[in-house]
This record gives sequence, structure tokens and C-alpha cells, in this order.
Amino acid sequence: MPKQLSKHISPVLARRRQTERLAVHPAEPSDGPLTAEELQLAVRNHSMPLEALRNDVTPPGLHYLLDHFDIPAIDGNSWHLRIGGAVERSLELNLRALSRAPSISVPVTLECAGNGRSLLKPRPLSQPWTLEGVGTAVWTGVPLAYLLAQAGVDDDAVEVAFTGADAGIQGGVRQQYARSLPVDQALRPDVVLAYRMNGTQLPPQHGFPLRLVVPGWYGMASVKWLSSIKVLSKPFAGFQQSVAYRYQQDADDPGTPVSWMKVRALMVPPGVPDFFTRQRIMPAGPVMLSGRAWSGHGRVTRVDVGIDGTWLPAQVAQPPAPFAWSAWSLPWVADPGDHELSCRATDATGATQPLDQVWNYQGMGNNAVQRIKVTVE
Ligand SMILES: Nc1nc2c(c(=O)[nH]1)N[C@H]1C(S)=C(S)[C@@H](COP(=O)(O)O)O[C@H]1N2
Ligand SMILES: [Mo]
Repeated sequence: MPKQLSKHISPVLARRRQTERLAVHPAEPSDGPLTAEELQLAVRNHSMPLEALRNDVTPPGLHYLLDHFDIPAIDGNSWHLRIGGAVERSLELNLRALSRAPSISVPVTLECAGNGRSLLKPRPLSQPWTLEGVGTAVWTGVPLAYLLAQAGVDDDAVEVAFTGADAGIQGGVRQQYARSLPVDQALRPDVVLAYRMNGTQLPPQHGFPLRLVVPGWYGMASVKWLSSIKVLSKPFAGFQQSVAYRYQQDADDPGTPVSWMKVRALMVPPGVPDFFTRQRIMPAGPVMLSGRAWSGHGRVTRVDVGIDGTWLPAQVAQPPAPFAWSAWSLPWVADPGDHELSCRATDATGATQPLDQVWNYQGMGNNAVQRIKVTVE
């Protein structure tokens, strides 16, 4: 803007510019074609192919991936974790010390809070997920509560902040990826500092040498490449907490924080795909429709499968752990013609998936039902 015009900026516009500078997304939501920046993010990060919904535990390499910045270069031999802040005694632990501490293994379904974003109209410009930003892994490591007990959390502590070793710029703000948890969440017995994924060493892209895993919360809470943990007596105000990961109506809306995963079911697309359109083609006759369902708010109590708009209850299996997905299935006799299949989960709180997504500015927590078009020959 020319200098002589700057004195004419109203306070409202000035505030607006300030929020724009801090906005999570570099541009307003768009109805236009996919941008080069979205494509760049989509090829760095990746979703889980839906056929991997067949597995209780997502095989290596098929778990979804979301890295905001670059994978940091970390030497496992010299790396160590610092635990400090509002504690009686600060700790410094290397991988050796962590491997000698008590360990747990927890099967956890993680889903990116932005899953489904690119299906919104208009679509927020960020990682352009369709439906598959999800996966289930068995995470092995030290319970966070064990180490916090060793450090001795002060009585006035309110949150625990986790900082990753990865750095970059988002919304014009230079930062290391960092998030916090309320103390009561940090002290849950199933929150784990994981050094193994599915029984093998944590891969570089998933947080080597150590990451946090918070069962039931959207993925952003599970900070990778941990470098420090700080107990706080005031709420954490880092970018990924106070600007990103909020349910907002527009850039000026302070919004509400994103936390627990909403209820969702996904189906293994039946038949075979057309290479380019991914449209499904299958033979007539009996077929077992199947998939997985999960929720951060309690057990999945039912899954309904929609066949051309008629809902039928599927059989839902017991999940292997409270925050790991449940398998569901429904036999169907496919008759020739074009059909639309969908699935819809309900959890123990009675929450169910919306048929049409309620829009929000960052494209967070989109759990609208999946729809699959199939041609039965
Ligand atoms: N340090 C760090 N931790 C991070 C991220 C990141 O970019 N940096 N991405 C978060 C987000 S948004 C998600 S959805 C999950 C993805 O975990 P995954 O890549 O292991 O599936 O990691 C979270 N932890
Ligand atoms: Mo995410």
C-alpha cells in the first residue's frame, strides 16, 4: 500500500490486516481448481488408501502422514528430551533412559483434524484431504504420566506444552511445532511417549526418535520429534494452539479449540476402480460391505449402511482398545445398475455423522458421511 494512504486505514481494517497476517491459510477459501500449493502439500503428505481399512492395524507406510514443515535431522545417539517448567525437578532423558522406563503398547486410531477439507465448498486452502487422513497403529513407549510423576507436577500447573524439533513459518510466524494439553489429559494413563510404531523403530516421518500420542484426540495433539516438555502454570498460547486448529466462522472469529475426534465410519470401496476417475465397478451378486468406525467421544454403538438412501444396520465388532477403530460389515446382494453406497456411525454419546457438512473456516472436524458410486454389471 502507498505510504500516503496508510493514515486512512480504519481501526477495523487495521485489526483485519493483523488477523490476516496471522491467518492460518494464506488465502480465503476457494471454489476454484486445486492450486499448485495444495498439490505440493498433497504430494509431501499422504492419506491411507481406503482398502487399508481391511486391517486392524495399518501396515507400515500406509498410515496417513501430515508434516507441517520438514522432517528434522535428528541423531538418536545425541538426542535427549527435557522435561521442565512447573515441576519439582527437571529431567533430561536420552533414548537409553527411556527404553529402561516402564512401557505400554496402545492401539490408537489417529485422524487429521482437516480430514475431508477438500470436500467443503468453498474449500479452505491447506492440505487438501479427501476422506482418508486416518490410520491405526500400535504405539509403544513410556506413559507420559510416569515421567510427569517423576518430575513432580506443581500444584498450580494448568497445562503441559510439547515442542517438536521441526521448524518453519506459518501464518507469517516463525515457530517450532508445539501444542499443549490440559494437565488432566496429560496425566491419563494411556497417553504415551512413543519410540516404536507397530513393533518397529518409529520411522523418521512419524516422529523419530520420540513422539507424543494422545488417544481420542485429532492428530495435531500428538506432537512428533519431541524435543521438550514444559509444565505450565498459564495456558499455552502458541500458534498451533491459539490460531491454528480452531473451529472458526471467519478469520476474525477467535473460535473454539479442536480436540476430540468426532464420530466417523469409512467403507472399503467394493469392486475395482477405474484408474483415472476411481469410479467403482463390480459384478452383480452377494458382496460383504465392510469398513471401520471410530470416535473420540466413546464407543461406536452403531453403523448404518445406506444403499441408494435406504439405511440398514451393520454388524459392529468390539474395538481392540477404547480409541482404536471398530470393524463393521453388512452383506449386500448387488443388483445391476448404478448405486450410491454410504455409511454412518453413531457413538455412545448419541452423536452421529451429518449427511451434509457444516462448514467452518479452517475445514476442521469434517465428518460428513462418505458416499461411493458403484456401477454393478
Ligand atoms: N512436531 C510435529 N508434530 C506433529 C505435526 C507436525 O507437523 N510437527 N503434525 C501433526 C498433525 S496435524 C497430525 S494430523 C499428526 C500426523 O501424524 P502422522 O503423520 O504420524 O500420521 O501429527 C501431528 N504432530
Ligand atoms: Mo492434522
